[in-house]
Amino acid sequence: MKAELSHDTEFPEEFPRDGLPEVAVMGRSNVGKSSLINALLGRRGLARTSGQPGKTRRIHFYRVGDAVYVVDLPGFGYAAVGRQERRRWKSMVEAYLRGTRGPLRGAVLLVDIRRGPEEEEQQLLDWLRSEQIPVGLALTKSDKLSRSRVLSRLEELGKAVDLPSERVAAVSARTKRGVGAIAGWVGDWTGVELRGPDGRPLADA
Ligand SMILES: Nc1nc2c(ncn2[C@@H]2O[C@H](COP(=O)(O)OP(=O)(O)O)[C@@H](O)[C@H]2O)c(=O)[nH]1
Ligand SMILES: [Mg+2]
Repeated sequence: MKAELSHDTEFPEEFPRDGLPEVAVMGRSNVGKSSLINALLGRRGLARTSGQPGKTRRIHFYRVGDAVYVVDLPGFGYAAVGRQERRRWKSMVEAYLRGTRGPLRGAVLLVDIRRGPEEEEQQLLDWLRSEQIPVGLALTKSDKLSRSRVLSRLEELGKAVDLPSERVAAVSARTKRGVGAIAGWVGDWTGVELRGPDGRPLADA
C-alpha cells in the first residue's frame, strides 16, 4: 500500500480535510513511535526516527492507500524539554484530539515495555476513554526482554491499564513482533486492511 507523508504541521487549520479516518500514534519521546509507523507502513525511513528525543514537534499525517491517515503525534514528557515546550506540546496534542477530530477512530498508545505507563499515559488513557476513542496499548522494544519477561509484562501492564488482552500487544520494530496486532486494530477501527509489500494483509489472522 502506498504510504506518504501528506501533511506536516502544527496548525489545526492545516490538518487534512478530506474526512479519511485517522488513527493516532502517541507516546513519550523516544518510545518508538516513528519506528513502529515505519514497520507498520512497510517503509524504512518514511517516519524519521531519532536518537535525540523530543525532536518531533509537529504532527505528521501519513496517508496510506488513500484510505486512512496514520498520525504521528509529537512525543511528550521528555525531561530535557522545557516547561514552555511541554505546554506547547500539550496544546498541540489537545488541539489535535479535541478540535474537529471527527475522523479520529482510534489511538495506539505506545509505552516502553520496561517502563510501563506513568502518570501522563494514565491521564491520556482516561481522557481517550472519556471521549470514547478506542485505544490499544503497544508495549514497545519488546526485543529487549526475554520471552517469559515479555509475557509477564503483558499481563501485568494489561491489568494496570484495564484494557482487554486483545488491545494490549508487545511490539518490536526490530523483530516486527506485534505489527500484525496493530494492523488488526487499525482494521477494526477504520475498516481499512493494511497490506504488506507482498500485498498480503498485515493483520494477524
Ligand atoms: N531495541 C529497539 N529499539 C527501538 C525499537 N523501536 C525504536 N527503537 C529505538 O528507539 C529510539 C527512538 O525511536 P523513534 O522511533 O525515533 O521514537 P519516537 O521518538 O517515539 O518517534 C531509536 O534509537 C530507535 O532505534 C524497538 O522495537 N526495539
Ligand atoms: Mg518520532
